[in-house]
Amino acid sequence: LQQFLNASKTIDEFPNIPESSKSLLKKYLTKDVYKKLKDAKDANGFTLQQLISSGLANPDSSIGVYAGSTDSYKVFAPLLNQIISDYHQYDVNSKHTSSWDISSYNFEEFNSKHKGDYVLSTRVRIARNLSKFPLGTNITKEQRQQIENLAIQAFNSFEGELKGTYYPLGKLTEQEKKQLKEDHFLFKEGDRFLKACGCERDWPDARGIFINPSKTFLVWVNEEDQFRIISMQNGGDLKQVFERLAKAHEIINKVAQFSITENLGAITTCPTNLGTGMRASVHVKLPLLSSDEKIFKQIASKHHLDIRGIDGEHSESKGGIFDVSNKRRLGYSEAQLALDMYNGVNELIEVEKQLK
Ligand code: ADP
Ligand code: CIR
Repeated sequence: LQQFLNASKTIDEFPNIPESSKSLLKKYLTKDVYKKLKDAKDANGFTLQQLISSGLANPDSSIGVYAGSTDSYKVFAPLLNQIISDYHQYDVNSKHTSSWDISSYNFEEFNSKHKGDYVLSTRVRIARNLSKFPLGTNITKEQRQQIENLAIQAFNSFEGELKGTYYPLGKLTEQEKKQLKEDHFLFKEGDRFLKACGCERDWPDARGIFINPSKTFLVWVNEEDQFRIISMQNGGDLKQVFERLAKAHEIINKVAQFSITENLGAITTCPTNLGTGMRASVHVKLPLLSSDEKIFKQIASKHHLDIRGIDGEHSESKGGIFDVSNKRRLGYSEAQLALDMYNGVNELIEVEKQLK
């Protein structure tokens, strides 16, 4: 009920975000921007209050906003464009580009290239949402179920190694969910950032996970984004992982039309994922390099890498193992961003070898 009340409310006063907050919301929600947007609503009635609810409830947010629809990005542009251009270092008037062609890059398996066991696993995921529906923050229960049905239709059309089983979240036992999370296959539940923006309403209804038997191909349905399409496997064969994802993306796109805009590419709930919606990551062992934070950060910044702990976002590293991925998502193609990660990880491993 509280969420419903929040949802229908506009903000009567300029919101008070603590000075200590480092969020991009805090940085760009000036009084001027607030005045412009305080009564604005997107095509489905999504308000400024809803847009910024997560950042208000969580002053430790790094971003602090989640969109309500493709249209939100137009209606709330005076705030969102600044956040987007800051995070992605992207001019929002330029045209986003998409390509899955990696044939000129000659990605070599990381561990054969470096003759050692550095990369434990490789994963590439993309976030996609459907053009005909509001995003998860403002979707109705019925619309969410329609999306789940479309997803199941797409899953039924898979062949070969992509074939698998769809598990509605509500039908998995606590033990099954725990195991899937520990094995890095399933999303976390109860994320306070997503809760605050309305993404977890009606949980677990119409959420679920599709998995192939070898667990190299997965799809998350109706979590933060309507589709998270994921290809992953042990070891460091980025080429194989990327190509599997490219194939799945093509098939799902035929059944369910993704929301793609000229300037922002794939539309996603969180502005950090706009563009390709892609995060290509490895779990890589770098115990020596990681004790030299300065060099580690220098290389990461040179190759536009994001460094996370091994249980995903907001988690810690364990045993010198890190989740290293492309940080940029917008303005470059899927193929180019996989190359960012490939080049960056190769340099990190080179330096790790020198420190031995
Ligand atoms: P995202 O879906 O945005 O990538 P997270 O950072 O929360 O979100 O990661 C989701 C899950 O995927 C986590 O369990 C994380 O440990 C796992 N994961 C990410 N990259 C890899 C990888 N290269 N190998 C194995 N698991 C991974
Ligand atoms: C924050 O602002 O810190 C959270 N809303 C998470 C931001 C990163 N984006 C994401 O997980 N999709």
